[in-house]
Amino acid sequence: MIEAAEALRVIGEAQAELAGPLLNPRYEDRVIFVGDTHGAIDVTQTVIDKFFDDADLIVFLGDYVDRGSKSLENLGLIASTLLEDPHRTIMLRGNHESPLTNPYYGFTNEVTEKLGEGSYEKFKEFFQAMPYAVVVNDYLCLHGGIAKGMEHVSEIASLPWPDLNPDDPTAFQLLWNDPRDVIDEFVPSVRGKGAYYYGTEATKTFLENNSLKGIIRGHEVVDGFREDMGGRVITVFSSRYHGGKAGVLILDKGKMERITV
Ligand SMILES: [Mn+2]
Repeated sequence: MIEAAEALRVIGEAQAELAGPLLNPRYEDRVIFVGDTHGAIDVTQTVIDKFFDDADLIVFLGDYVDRGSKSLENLGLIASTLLEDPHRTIMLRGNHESPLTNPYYGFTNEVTEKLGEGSYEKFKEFFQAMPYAVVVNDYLCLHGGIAKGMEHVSEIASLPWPDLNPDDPTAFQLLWNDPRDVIDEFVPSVRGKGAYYYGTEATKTFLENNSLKGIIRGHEVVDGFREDMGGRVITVFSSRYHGGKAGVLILDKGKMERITV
């Protein structure tokens, strides 16, 4: 486990490992995907203890903070993994790594209580520099999903960065959008202005144009996993605040294992 002050130090140092809005594509034998943890440090610790040693890569899909009382330590634990083993660790940004949510869902208060007034500023610096996406074994990995008007993955590389909220409409959608089988293209989402549902046709076209197998993402509360669009979009959720199970997806030489912890 990690203490609050240690978490702050680690986050400061790990910032140097955040390389831009889009990370270089990766091809690895055994990859672990972790969805929203939202302060579930017990889940994060279990995943690292049980699965990280024999993995080639671990991908955290965002939303580390803003629930419960251990968000800071959870964020620090993931950042310390990134710091210790940057080649084997990917830490993507979620919509909760942002001042758009932190004052309302608990993280700003938690940081102020544990580290003092003004310390939240350090976290803004870290969040705005986090990457949005990476392609791993021909799967697009990001927190929310594809964005309306975006045709190629490479467009993510030229998004404004750092971008605090983010304000860029495409970057915002990468973090906030959700897949829905029953629609074809893009429909405004109940999550609010600027967020969309992406449908079956939009997803199919995007995957074909980019020679991708699918999308691996988090962002929605599901009991471990959910598949949409015939398995083209896989949602992983790795917290337990909803009372369900925490899912961990493992991709091993093309074979998918769904584990709950
Ligand atoms: Mn989310």
